[in-house]
Amino acid sequence: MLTSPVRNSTAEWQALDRAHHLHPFTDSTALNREGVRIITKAEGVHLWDSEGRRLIDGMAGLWCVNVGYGRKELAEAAYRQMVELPYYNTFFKTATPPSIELSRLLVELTPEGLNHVFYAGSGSEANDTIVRMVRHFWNLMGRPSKKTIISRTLGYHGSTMASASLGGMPAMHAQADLPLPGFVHIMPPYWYGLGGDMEPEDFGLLAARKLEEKILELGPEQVAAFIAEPVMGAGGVIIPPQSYFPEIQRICRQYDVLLIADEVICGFGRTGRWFGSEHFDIRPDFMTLAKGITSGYLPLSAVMVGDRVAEALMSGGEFAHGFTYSGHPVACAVALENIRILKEEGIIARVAAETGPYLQNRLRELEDHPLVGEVRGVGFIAAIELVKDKKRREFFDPIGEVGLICRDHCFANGVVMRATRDTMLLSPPLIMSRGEIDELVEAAKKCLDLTARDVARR
Ligand code: PXG
Repeated sequence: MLTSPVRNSTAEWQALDRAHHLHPFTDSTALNREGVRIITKAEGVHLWDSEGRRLIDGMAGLWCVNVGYGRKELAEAAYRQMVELPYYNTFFKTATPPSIELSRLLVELTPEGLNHVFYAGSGSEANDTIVRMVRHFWNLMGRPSKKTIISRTLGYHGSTMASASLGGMPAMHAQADLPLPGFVHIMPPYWYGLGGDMEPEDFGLLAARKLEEKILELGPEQVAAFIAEPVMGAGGVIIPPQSYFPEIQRICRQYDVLLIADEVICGFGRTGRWFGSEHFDIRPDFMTLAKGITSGYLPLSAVMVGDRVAEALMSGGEFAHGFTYSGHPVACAVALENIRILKEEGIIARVAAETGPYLQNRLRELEDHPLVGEVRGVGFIAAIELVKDKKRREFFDPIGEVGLICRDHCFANGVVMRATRDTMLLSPPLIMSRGEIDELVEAAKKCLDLTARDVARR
């Protein structure tokens, strides 16, 4: 058995990976042709692979390593908690100090009216939990026909059966006969891709009113909730026009439809505020939290539950739902330390006031590039749209190939960017300095040039 990182070489690891490891969202044939890239260590905003190559991580892992890599305080918090109490559950009238303290802290940090927390292990589980709560809530209210949840095409809410149904990813639906009954989708507020000749603010209103149309089509007594990421992440960093969420909020209130803000990516500083809901002034009935809650150092997610729903749930008998790892004490201890770091080091305030605007300004320079149709972003989340014809806003056909070419150039040139369709996405660790932002943008520029060269040759 080859298990020691010291003994294994890249080629041995690749052979073992090829033989035994199934990867998420991966075409195994394509992966195994090339061999997997093995990441062996990280520090700050940089990663190293098993060949000793250094990469700057423009994606904070997978939108999650908000405080950056190598924070010993987080390792020490986990160690201390593991020695003290590595595990206990929260099912049988029991709790642990970290799970209780984190609950208080999350209530303090999140917008008013979200005063209760339910824990899970991942964003998908948290969204599944919300689906369960929403259905139970309307049953308790004596309105059992209110069951349908509306979400958006291109939304991403996870990979379990319910969370993938919430999501609006056609390829995911096609492979699993989804969505399940009771999940329907409306268009996203994707002005660059769908707005045509409209002004962004007019398009924002049009996209929001698709919710009202869908509610009226189904009947308000059928509609339980609407879920949205404040900024859509995996779907291509789609930032709604400012007109969008106020209208969504009005529609949800008017038809008594619960509003769910999926903050899995936006939460814990990504937009330069603690939560994307603050950025867009959303007052949700639920918030989904994961990723940045522990900066990805351990798996943990949380559902913030608004007072109206929490009161009904708490007086509604047993809520028959939960996970072995709900409120895991080690994950909660790491979350507490992670939030302490975010607060005490002023990391989110710096993204808002200094490094966020700097990153966004530097990225806007790329709009002069012949391949770049639009650069958009807020705080430390951004997208670079690669297009065939920037004047006519014309996408490549087939869509998606150029994005993958660019992503490969990025890896080969020491920078991690993610591709959705032909849109390059960035979501760096929130601690990235100006100098490191320069390194990231220069590398991105070089990779765009290499991609343009390949596109011209095709
Ligand atoms: N909601 C949102 C908004 C997410 O971005 C989830 C829920 C699900 O979380 P878990 O922890 O179950 O993965 C996510 C996850 C990508 C990518 O390729 C994005 C996510 C996960 C994996 C890949 O951009 N987001």
